[in-house]
Amino acid sequence: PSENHQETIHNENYDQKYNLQNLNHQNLIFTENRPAQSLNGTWTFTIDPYDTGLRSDWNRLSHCDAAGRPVPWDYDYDGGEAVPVPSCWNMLRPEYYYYEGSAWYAREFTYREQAAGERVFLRIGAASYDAKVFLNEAFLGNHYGGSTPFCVELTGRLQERNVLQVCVNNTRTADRVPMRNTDWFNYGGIYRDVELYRVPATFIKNFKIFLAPGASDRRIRAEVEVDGPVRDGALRLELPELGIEQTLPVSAGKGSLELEAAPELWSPEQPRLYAVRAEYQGDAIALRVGFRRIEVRGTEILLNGKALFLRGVCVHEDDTVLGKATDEADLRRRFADAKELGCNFLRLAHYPHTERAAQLADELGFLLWEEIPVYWAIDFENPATYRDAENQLLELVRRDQNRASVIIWSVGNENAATAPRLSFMSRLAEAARKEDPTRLISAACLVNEKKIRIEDPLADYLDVIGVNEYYGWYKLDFTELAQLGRNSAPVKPVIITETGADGLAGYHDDAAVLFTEEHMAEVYRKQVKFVKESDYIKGISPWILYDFQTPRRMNRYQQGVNRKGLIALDKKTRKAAFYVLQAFYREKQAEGK
Ligand code: GCB
Repeated sequence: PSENHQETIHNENYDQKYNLQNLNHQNLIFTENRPAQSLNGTWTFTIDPYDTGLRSDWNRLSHCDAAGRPVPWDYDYDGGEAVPVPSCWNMLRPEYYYYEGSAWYAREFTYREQAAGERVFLRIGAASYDAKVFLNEAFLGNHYGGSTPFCVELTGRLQERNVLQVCVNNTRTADRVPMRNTDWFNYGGIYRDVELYRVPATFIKNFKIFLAPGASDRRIRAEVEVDGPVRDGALRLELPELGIEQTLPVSAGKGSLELEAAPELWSPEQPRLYAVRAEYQGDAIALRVGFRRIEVRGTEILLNGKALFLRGVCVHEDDTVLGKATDEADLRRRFADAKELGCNFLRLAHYPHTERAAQLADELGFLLWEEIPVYWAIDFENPATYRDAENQLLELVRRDQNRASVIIWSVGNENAATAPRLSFMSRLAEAARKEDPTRLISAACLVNEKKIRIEDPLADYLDVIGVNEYYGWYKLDFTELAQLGRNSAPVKPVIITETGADGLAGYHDDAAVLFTEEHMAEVYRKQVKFVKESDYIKGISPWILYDFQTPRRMNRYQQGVNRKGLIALDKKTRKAAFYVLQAFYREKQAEGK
């Protein structure tokens, strides 16, 4: 083949060469605690603002044109800038800070078959937003969604030396999830782990284990899905600390089992985890799982049958050095700061955070709200946008389905109450419930401003109503907050999923002056009072633990930063409001909540 110059400069439909959006939750394999070969490290990186790579096939690496000239003409996969993966390109150089568009990542790796018949999967933890994967020149598929993992099978395509390329595009478009307008930074790149997994010809593709829903806390249910030629057989299941060794029958690729057991139940106070081992056809997985029951009765949220008050705070993935990438130290600091605040609950806003967050929450004893970026004015009438949103939701659910810490799946945030939005988001709620009947479904809703009332038609589809309200900030008049309380009579539990105010750390003046720490602290005092007076409010997660970078906040106090953090952008300096919330959470804790 030779590069057709005419075609590459005149054809604007280059995207149609690719069979797009074929890497979805169905491609995910169960990776927890499987040995993996890391493909993190140094990759080459080439920004491609005009999408020349897709037009003129930068994946065709080893050809010559008719005149014997090597193609591609305008790219060397091994000649790009050396960058670390995972990382956000925005943080690598000042010139890349605001870059939005395509960039090509490439690296070589060697492969040697270890076991006859093994299958090999590439897993990318997250790449924002559209990632096209090429191995040894072949296009293997693409993935939409900037915060969930995806897998692509490489079996049969590997050589001893391989060239892997990923073209990542983070352009904000009206049909994506999120769309063009958000209040956080649009980081780009491969910013979570890249790994190779080797599994036997038949392997455990999906596995979940949980306390069986129902009246007693004495039944554990395991469900498995296998992939490969041996679709009928027996899976061996072991929970040594509970003395369980059982066989789970698999037929036509699927199986389930319920068994009597009396695990100590997981809770934030006692985050007890049990070792679980499963083996099928020589494929073995090992994980650590907590067992707990989460349910709603009237306006109560019950954890293991006990009424719960969620002492929470929202967090973003954002860091002045790492961007949206996180490391262990950043994550552990987040949980330590939340613990100091007195939290038992974190809202991981507004998109799936790293899977390590939920693993740590399991160990450290935090309850989690996890969310997909169905944020503000998504293209609710577009079926492709729905497919994308649902896929991100199911990828998140499948990824974190064994985490006791995760109690709520949120299908979105602050979406105007229109008919297309109701149909879109109620479908999402149903999809989440079908995939996972063991957790609660929610969304962060707006208040009905005309009626000054907690009222949203989506609430019919939710177990818990999330409410974002900014009385004292976007609405300066606090009397409306009291009205809101009087006018509302929700029949389901409510969590104040957001409230807060900007406060510039170190800026002090009278509490009437906006952007001061004093004003922010006063808003918190009044919000706390409101929560105490409203018996249907079963939790609160103010906005937000840390200040964060966002290009839509540009006034003299903000300068590119949302200043609603209880802790400043340095992740150290506590603002006055931190201590107001801490005092409230201490009271709640003293009441045993
Ligand atoms: C909201 C959004 C959140 C914003 C916040 C704010 O309601 O859900 O993403 O950052 O308000 O600061 O305005």
